[in-house]
Amino acid sequence: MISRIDLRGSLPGDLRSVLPRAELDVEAALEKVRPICEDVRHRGAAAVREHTRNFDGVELDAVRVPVRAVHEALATLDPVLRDALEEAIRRTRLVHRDQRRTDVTTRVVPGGTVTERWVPVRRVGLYVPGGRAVYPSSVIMNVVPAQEAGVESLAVTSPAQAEFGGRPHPSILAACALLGVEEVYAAGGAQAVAMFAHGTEECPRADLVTGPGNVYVAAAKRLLKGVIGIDSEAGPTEIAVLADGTADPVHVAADLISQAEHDVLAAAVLVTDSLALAEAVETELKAQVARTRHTERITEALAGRQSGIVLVDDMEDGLAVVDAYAAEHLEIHTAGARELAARVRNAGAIFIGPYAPVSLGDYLAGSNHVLPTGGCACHSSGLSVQSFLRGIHVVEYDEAALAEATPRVVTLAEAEDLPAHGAALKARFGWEIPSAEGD
Ligand code: HSO
Ligand code: ZN
Repeated sequence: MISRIDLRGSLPGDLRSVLPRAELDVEAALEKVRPICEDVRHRGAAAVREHTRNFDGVELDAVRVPVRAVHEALATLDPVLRDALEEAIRRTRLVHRDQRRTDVTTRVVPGGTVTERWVPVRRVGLYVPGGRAVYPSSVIMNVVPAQEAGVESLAVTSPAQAEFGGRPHPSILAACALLGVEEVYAAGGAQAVAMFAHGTEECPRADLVTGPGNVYVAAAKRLLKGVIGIDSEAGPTEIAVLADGTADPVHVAADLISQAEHDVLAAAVLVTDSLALAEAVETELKAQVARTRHTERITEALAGRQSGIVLVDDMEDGLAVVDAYAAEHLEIHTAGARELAARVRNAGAIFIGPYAPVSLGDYLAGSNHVLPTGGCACHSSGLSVQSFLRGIHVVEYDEAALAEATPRVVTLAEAEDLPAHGAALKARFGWEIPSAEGD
C-alpha cells in the first residue's frame, strides 16, 4: 500500500525532486475565490451570508454568533472533554508565555541608541476549519499565542454547520468560551478570509488572519495578503519518521497512521537505513489500518504519491533526506535520537524518541500544532507569540552623535546619488559637514 523509494547506493543531487510530496494547486483555486472576495469587499455581510448559503447550505440572519450561544456551548460541554481542553490550554500557555519578547535597547555610539520595541498586532482574525475537520484544539493553538502576545481584539470564524443550527460546531464554541473569546462568526472558506480582510457591517476589519484551512482558504490568503497579514498557507498534514533498526515498528506505524488520518492528501514518510524495520512497518501498517476507524481515508493517504518509505544507507544520508524534505512534523526513533535531532535543520517541529509522538504535540505537549507544510519548514516556523508581534525600531540620537555620523551618511548618500539624504543632516549643522574627529 505504501511505496518504497530506494536511495541506497548514493543520494541524488536534487534530493527534493525524488522525495514524495503532494501537489496542492492553490493557483487554480485563485480564480474561483477572486469573485467571492470582491463580492465581500463590495457588499459586506450580505455577500458573506449569500456565499454561506451557497457553500454551506445554511441561511443565516447574522454571521456573528450570539455571545449567549458561545457560553451555552460551554455549559453543555462534556466535562471529560472540558478537562482535556483546559489542560491543553494550560500547557500551551506555559510554553507560549515563555516566548514573550522584551524590548532591547542597543547603545550604538555615545548618545545614539536603537530600541527594538515589540508591539502586538491590534486585531486578529482566527480561522478554524469546520466540516470533517472540527478541531477545537486548533482554537487553542491560534488563540493562546495571540493572547500571550497581547493582541487586544480577537475574533474567531469557523464554517456554519447546518446540523448545529447554522453555528460552528459546539466544541469550537466551547473552546472559544474557555479561552474567553466571545467574538465568533459562522463563516468559512474564502468569504471568511475576505470578511476579516475588508471588514463588514458585522465584523470590523482585522490586521492579520491566521489558522489552517482548505485550498480555498489558502487561495484567499494568497489573494488578500497585502490587504491583511497572513500566517502561512497551511497545506495537508505531514509526518516524517527518521528511524533505525532500534525503532519499534508498532509505534512507527501507529504514528504514520495518526497523521494519515487527517486527509487523503496527508503525507506519511518513513526514512530508514534498516530494511528489516521497513518491512516490519509495512506489515504493521496493514494490520493497524484494518483496525482503525477511518480505514479508507488512511489507505488512500498512505498509497498516495505524497507518502512513502525511503531507504538510505545510514543515518547521515537519513539526515540529508529529512532536511531536504523539511517535514511539518519529524519524529526521530534512533539510537542517540537527541544528538541526531540537534543536527536537523529543517522541520516544523521535532519529536524525540518513543514517548513523544506527533499526536501528543497535536494536543497536549504544550508545543504549537500550526506548523509549516509543503517544505516551507526550510524558511518558516510554526505559529508562536512572535507571529502576532511586530518589532519596531525606535531610533534616538543626540546632536553630537548625529554630527559624528554626518560625514559618512553624506558619503553613502552621494554614492547612491541621493544628495538630499545627506542634505537632511547638513541642514542641522548650518550646511557644513561636521568633521569626523574623535574616531
Ligand atoms: N496534526 C494537525 C493538527 C491536529 N491534529 C489537530 C489533530 N487535531 C496539523 O499539525
Ligand atoms: Zn493531527
